[in-house]
Amino acid sequence: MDSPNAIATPHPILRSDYRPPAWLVPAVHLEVELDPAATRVRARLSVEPQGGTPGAPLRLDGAPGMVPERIAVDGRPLGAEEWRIEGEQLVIPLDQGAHIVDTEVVIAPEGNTQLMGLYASGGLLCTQCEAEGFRRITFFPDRPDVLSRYTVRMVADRARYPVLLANGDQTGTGDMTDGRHWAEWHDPFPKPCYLFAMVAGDLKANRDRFVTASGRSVELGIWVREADLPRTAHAMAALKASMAWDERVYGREYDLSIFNIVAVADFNFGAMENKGLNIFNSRYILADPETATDADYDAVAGVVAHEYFHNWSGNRVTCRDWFQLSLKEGFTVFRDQEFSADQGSRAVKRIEDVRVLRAAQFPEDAGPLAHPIRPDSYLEISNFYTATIYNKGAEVIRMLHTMLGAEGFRRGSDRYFDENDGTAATCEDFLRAMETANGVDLGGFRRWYGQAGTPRVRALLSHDAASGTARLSLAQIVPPTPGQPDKLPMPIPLRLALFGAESGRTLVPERVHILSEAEDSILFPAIGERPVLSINRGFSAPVVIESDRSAEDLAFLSAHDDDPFARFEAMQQLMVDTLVALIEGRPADEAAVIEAVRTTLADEALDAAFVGEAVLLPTEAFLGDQLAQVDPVAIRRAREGLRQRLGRTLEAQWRAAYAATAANGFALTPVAKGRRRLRTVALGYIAASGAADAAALALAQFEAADNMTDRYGALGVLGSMVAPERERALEGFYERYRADALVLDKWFTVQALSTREDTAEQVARLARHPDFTLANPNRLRALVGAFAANQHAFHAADGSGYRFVADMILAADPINAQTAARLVPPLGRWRRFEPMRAALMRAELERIVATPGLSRDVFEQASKSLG
Ligand code: 0A1
Ligand code: ZN
Repeated sequence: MDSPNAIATPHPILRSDYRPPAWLVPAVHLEVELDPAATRVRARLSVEPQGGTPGAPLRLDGAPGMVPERIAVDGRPLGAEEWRIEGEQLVIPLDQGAHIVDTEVVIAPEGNTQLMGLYASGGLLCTQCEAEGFRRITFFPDRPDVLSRYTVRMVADRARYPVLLANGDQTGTGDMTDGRHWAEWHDPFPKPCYLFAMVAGDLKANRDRFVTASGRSVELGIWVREADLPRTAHAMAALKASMAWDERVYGREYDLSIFNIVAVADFNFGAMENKGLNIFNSRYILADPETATDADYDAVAGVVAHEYFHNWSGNRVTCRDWFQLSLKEGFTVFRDQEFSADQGSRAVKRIEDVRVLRAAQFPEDAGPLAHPIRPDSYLEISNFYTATIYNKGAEVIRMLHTMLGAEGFRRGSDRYFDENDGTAATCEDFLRAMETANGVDLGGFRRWYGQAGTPRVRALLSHDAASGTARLSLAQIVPPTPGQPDKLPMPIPLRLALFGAESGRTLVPERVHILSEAEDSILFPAIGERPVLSINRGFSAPVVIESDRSAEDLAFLSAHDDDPFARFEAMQQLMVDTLVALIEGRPADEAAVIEAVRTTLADEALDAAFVGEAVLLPTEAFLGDQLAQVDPVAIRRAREGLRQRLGRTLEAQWRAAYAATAANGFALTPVAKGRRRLRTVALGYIAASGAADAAALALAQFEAADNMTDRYGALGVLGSMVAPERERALEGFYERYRADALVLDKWFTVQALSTREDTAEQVARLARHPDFTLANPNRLRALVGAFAANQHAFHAADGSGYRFVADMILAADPINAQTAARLVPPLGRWRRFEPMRAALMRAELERIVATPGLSRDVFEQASKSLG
């Protein structure tokens, strides 16, 4: 088995060790003779020394087992004594001065199951170079601060690979006499090698055109298998909308005359922003009503925008080293979030983004893998494409936006782009541009980059009726995280407002208060009635708010706050407080929850999408995060109990909402999407009520659906039921979509997420299903990733869930280490569980770490999880 990820001696890479490169590579010429079994890569590097370490040899990164078949310097072939391999590097002593270095290697894309470097996917050959994949294609200084102009000549069999794409502009094509053809591409923009890409295959394009603000015409192409062409319209519309948005909001135009996107079925992450040639996991390109849910449509638009926005935040200005990853990722996620908010409902988008942050990032920040958005060390950089770098990174940028205002932020981003264009920058460069453009000092704010952990803010409001004043006492604590026992307070921008409990009036309109110290208080004069606190409105800071607001006040806010996000938050907090009390066997105000849900359902001023979000109970996992020790069984029982009572008590309202949201013909408007959302939420509550007709109702929705949202929504409800309708729907779904990998992923996921008691056995059975494969990252995540997110099933008291996931990690590791490593963190949460479960989880982590030949990726995640 090829296991290029197997560790020799893992040694951490430290941020403090950064040194500028001794050699630069201003130009690269590649000649690639593509062949799945043996691809020949000839690289010609123009190298020149950079002051600092005179006399240092040229060091080119390679991959395990990669040997140069030929090396020449300035046209002269080198003898074996004139170069050496050190670890995975090719070391060539060179005189000072510029040189031309030629190397030649042969690689085998069809055996590349890691999906890094050049690999085969469904008959295509494609590349993935971020973070360190280029070294698997050719010997090269594989670091983001080496920027080069690339010219690549691709040669391939014309029948098998009629389309040959790379970065930049196509500068020539031609036929050879042996059935092969060639294409040459040149990218005029200097870039790090992680942005290099090429694709060869039998692809067809959805072509379009975009005219930039300054009048340049850009040819757009979305390349897919011919049969998938009809599913590319949404991605194309999103691409054009993104291009226009970046011009309008950031003043950033596209800079090449071609922008291509290719969809591939086997891809480790979501997509990749290679200059002028984005490569996508097909799940973030393909969408039509038959196969994609509304959430899928939104994800397609969001990821298309994200990758497009990287053209400036990532490509024109790139990262100096991988510790600066959040410089491009946090900023770009913030940009894509704002783009999506502008396209649809801002409030619902914010709710979704905060849900993701709380589900993925807060637990990371509270566990053994916690790291700051600018980490200090890593073993394997692929493990740092995390919710912290991406989502918390975006929240940090959002706080800057809140503090500087939209105009100030824009002044800062203009300055950042102007000052750093064409260079490899740091987070510090970004902050400095924001400071100088606005004449402010962001001194203390820098702690957000260096300190891990989710701050907890205690917010207590008191009212003195006699003097007519209110006082808000604020205190922050940044919890200790691995390697960071002591923390300093961080500036936390809190949007807040006060409402009158009796009158419902706004007593203090929204303002931003920056909590910079450990403790602080605000005095509000002229407060004649009891005030209710609305705080962290719009989720202005990625913190946990601890307040003593009563169920009554939360219910009041959920009905009256003028910030829709704050209404949602108040409802969630009310639900959390109630459920935590139920779980802990304390008196709980269930009636307040039921009445708040009833009020929200009845509020005709609210749009259906918002209602659908607001009435959902917090997830079992989120409830677990609120408890000192997670008890999956008690959480399941309490939550399902409340769901049932909500279902029963409000059955008439759920049925009315269900009837009122019936569609007549598919539309992708925000209103239609909101109605579909609420419809399935209502169906879920009808089922939770135990109504005798629930399964039949769900099956009817499943069968009558003219779109995947309704069909999959019904299947999700049925998936947790014990009823013959469930089996009918699952079988029907399988038969209808068995040939469509992306939809079949949903079939696996829906079963892995089921709340049924037999979910673990079903999932183990599905892992033996002929359509299951460890080789496709989407499929692996669809089954195993989803199962590990199913708290009750994964945490079965006998440890069977842990064993299953660990077995899957070990089986997947030699095939695809990156994807295997991403399945480790759920096991790393062992400290949050009672001793029996914790011991079982630890035992699986220990078994993983003790396995010979483990990849660096899995080793890092598992060993740190034990620590
Ligand atoms: N820069 C990409 C994410 C990405 C990272 C690594 C990959 O390697 C398998 C692929 C994609 C983004 O932010 O979209
Ligand atoms: Zn990105």
